[in-house]
Amino acid sequence: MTATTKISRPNDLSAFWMPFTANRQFKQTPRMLVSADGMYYKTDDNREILDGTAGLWCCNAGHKRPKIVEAVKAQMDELDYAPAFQMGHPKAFELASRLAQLMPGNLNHVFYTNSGSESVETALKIALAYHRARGDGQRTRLIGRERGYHGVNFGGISVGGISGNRKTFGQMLGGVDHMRHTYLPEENGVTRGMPEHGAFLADDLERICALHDPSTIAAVIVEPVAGSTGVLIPPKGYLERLREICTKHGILLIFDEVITGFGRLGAPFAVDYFGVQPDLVTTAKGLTNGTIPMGAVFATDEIHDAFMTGPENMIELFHGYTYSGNPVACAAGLATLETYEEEGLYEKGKELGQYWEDAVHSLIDLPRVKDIRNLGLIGAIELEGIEGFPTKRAFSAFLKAFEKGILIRTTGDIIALSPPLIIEKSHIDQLFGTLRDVLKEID
Ligand code: PXG
Ligand code: PLP
Repeated sequence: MTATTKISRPNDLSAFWMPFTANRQFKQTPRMLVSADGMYYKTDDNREILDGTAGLWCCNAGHKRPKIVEAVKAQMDELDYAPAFQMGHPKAFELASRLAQLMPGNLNHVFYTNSGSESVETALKIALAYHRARGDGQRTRLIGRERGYHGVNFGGISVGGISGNRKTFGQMLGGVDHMRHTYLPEENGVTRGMPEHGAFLADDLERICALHDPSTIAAVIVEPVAGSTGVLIPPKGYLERLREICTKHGILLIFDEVITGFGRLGAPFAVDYFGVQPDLVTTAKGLTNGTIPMGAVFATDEIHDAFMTGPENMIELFHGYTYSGNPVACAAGLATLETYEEEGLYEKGKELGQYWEDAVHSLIDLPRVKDIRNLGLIGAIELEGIEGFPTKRAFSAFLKAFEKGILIRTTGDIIALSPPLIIEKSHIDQLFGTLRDVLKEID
């Protein structure tokens, strides 16, 4: 199909510099989404596209959900914006209380941001400031993990473990080190759910502690399940071990739940799913079902209370965004949480988990499929790359899939799937039936 056969197309695509996109390729053959409802997008040539990725891992309740649409409209009518600093509005408090109730343990305090990237910067800053507030200001080091994705801002790309960021942007933050990633293809290839081997990988933190002196380390940040770099499921016992080592050395543990939060694994958060309690949790995406940009950082009572000292008219944490707790975002967040609860969406990953797992793993017989991984309602199909042309095979699959009516996501030569949690068995059949055809047809 050529660009000229499409309808309702803007005349000029040149001004918009698209994020994480092959701009020149896109603008030659644009893929334009014009509306969405439930599990489906609609294109500008009136084709229905099954959403296999919940937008970008964010529309967990699917699209155009009535409660959220109504709440946003009503909020615009009532209070469009309120200053975030030294002023409040009711919904910001109400949403924070509901979020704190939903999050297990003593992660009872919520700091609002506008994205996952900002949540990461916020959590890293809270960690540094917390140690200072307690007179432990020599703890300045931040530890991430290879193949970690923590958004695109400077703190996030520094603790993140993506070589592309280093190649593109250079040195970034100092005082950062990285643990090994958790992918062991030899031992754990084609595993259903959590791999058996690899809890020992958490001991890499002990190596880093020995090298730098643990009393200089402020925090360790990990995704409970690494999403963006290709769906790397933590080995059994790994997160527990990481928690033990952090506790032993007085290091804060940050879970980046931007993807795993709000039901993706079949529980509200990875904190619930894995039963491991971190000190800070970063979220975004599913918080408002992707509708209005919003993120939230959860902090324990202990961290929060460490700041609540000194004169009462002084600002305790020197941090915040113009749009922290924006009223329209809060209204969207409240309606989103209600939708998730009313429709039992936190349970969906459990209820449909087996059917989903069987469907993802059914593709293993296809040529060029190298590995398959899954957890909750996440699936990954890793393809053999084309020699000398990394990412090309998966990108061809993405284009072919869109042609055939399904939206998938690719990272490197890995296909990552993360559908809206309202998905039904018939959609799973459509998704994997189509993907089978796609993988048979591509070179
Ligand atoms: N942390 C994690 C764990 C993420 O997955 C971010 C932080 C940054 O969030 P924002 O809202 O600033 O984008 C993310 C975002 C993909 C994909 O297809 C993943 C993300 C974003 C866009 C695409 O893997 N993750
Ligand atoms: N740059 C300038 C010049 C600003 O005045 C502000 C906020 O007042 C910012 C950046 C930060 O913007 P935001 O609060 O939306 O992150």
